[in-house]
Order: sequence, then C-alpha cells, then structure tokens
Amino acid sequence: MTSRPTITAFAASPDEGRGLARDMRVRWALEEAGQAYDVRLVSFAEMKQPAHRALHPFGQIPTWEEGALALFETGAIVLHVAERHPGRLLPLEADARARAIMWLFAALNTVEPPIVELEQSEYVEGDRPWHAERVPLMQAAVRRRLDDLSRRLGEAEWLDGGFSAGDLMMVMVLRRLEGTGIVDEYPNLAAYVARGEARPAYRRAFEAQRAVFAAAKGG
Ligand code: GTB
Repeated sequence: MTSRPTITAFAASPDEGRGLARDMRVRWALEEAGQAYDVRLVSFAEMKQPAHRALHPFGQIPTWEEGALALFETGAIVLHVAERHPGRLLPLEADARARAIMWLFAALNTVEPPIVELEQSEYVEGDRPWHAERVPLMQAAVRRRLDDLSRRLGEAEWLDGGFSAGDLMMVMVLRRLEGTGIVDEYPNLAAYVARGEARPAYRRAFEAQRAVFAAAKGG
C-alpha cells in the first residue's frame, strides 16, 4: 500500500467515543498493519447525500478511499488491509490464511447477526407490548453462538494460532454485547476480548476515535 488511505467516521458518534462504531474495526486493522491513514468525519445528513452514497450505496460509515479504489463494508476493508500487509493480519501459509478468513466471515455472518438483532430490538420495537417476551428468546440465540464459540476457543489465546483479522473482527463483534453482561458469563471469551483490547494497535485505534468525541466536546 503506497498511498495513504482515507476512511470515513461519524462526526458525532452515538457511542460517544466508546469504539463501538464500525470505523473502529478499520482503524484497528490499519494500526495492526502499521499503515498511516486519514479520517474524514461525516454527519448523519452528509452520509445520505449523493457524494457519500457514491462511496457507500447504503449511506453509512465507514468507507475507504485509496487512489482510484473506493470500498465500503468493514469485512471487505479489513480483508483488503490484511491482504496488502502480508503476515500482519493473515498468516502467510495458505491453509492458515484461509482459516483466518473463515473466522472473519464467521464473526460477521454467524456471531454478529443475533447480537445486532438483540441490540437493535430495543430501538426498533422497544415500545411494543410483545418486546419483553422476545428479549429472552433473542438473548438465548446470542448465548447459543457464544456457547459454541467458547467451546471452540477453549483455553487458546486466539481462534486459530496467532492473532489474525478473524480475531480482530470477532473481538469487535463481541464488544457489541458490552453492557449486557452476556460475555462475562463466558470467562474465556471475556479474557479473549480483554486480550484484544490490550493490544497496542487496538489502544491506538481506540484513542484515535475517542479523540474525535473529545474534540467535539471541546477537549
Ligand atoms: N455492514 C456494514 C459494515 O460492516 O461496514 C454496516 C455499516 C454500519 O452499520 N454503519 C453504521 C452507520 O453508518 C455505523 S456503525 N449507521 C448510520 C446509518 O445507517 O444511517 C454501527 C454502529 C453505530 C452506533 C453504535 N453505537 O452508538 O454504539 C454502534 C454501532
């Protein structure tokens, strides 16, 4: 990667700098890769304008621009960063590399959907009379995934050998359960998330996104 990429992030993230918006995934990958980057902050209104939709058809963040290349979708962007920096976020050995990519997809396609459903239900249907009955069902669906993930991880440090893009994505997906107490029911998963958060690259990415919120608040 020769040129310096630009990513987009919320000008005013609803998470108030807690690193839960998805630009955090891209920032973390870039920090792991040692790749400097620029950030363009966008408001909710700007995200829905044609200029931003040309980059992101669904009017969301994050996006990626690097020379003639424009990307959206955090999975695709993290994979792109990993592929451009061999050995940093993907193993060099072909089979191990395929398994790391498998875990990246597993985080996004298998573990994240029930977590997002649980999270979003509060906003989308929280005032409906049947919502309270659905919550335990959605929590059970999340726990089914975490039961299996916890069993597979066991006492290992990372999901498959060394830290990879698959771990990065899985840690970020599990972080979406913050405040629910569900991850803490699985001591090995709680320790796994803590290991991810302790990585220097994670810390740098976290501080960078938190600085956006701090600056907006006037320091
Ligand atoms: N599949 C896409 C990807 O992975 O890149 C999803 C991108 C996405 O959901 N982007 C969100 C967005 O732009 C921001 S990250 N939303 C605005 C919109 O759709 O209009 C999701 C997010 C937002 C806020 C919090 N939070 O406050 O805790 C957490 C996660």
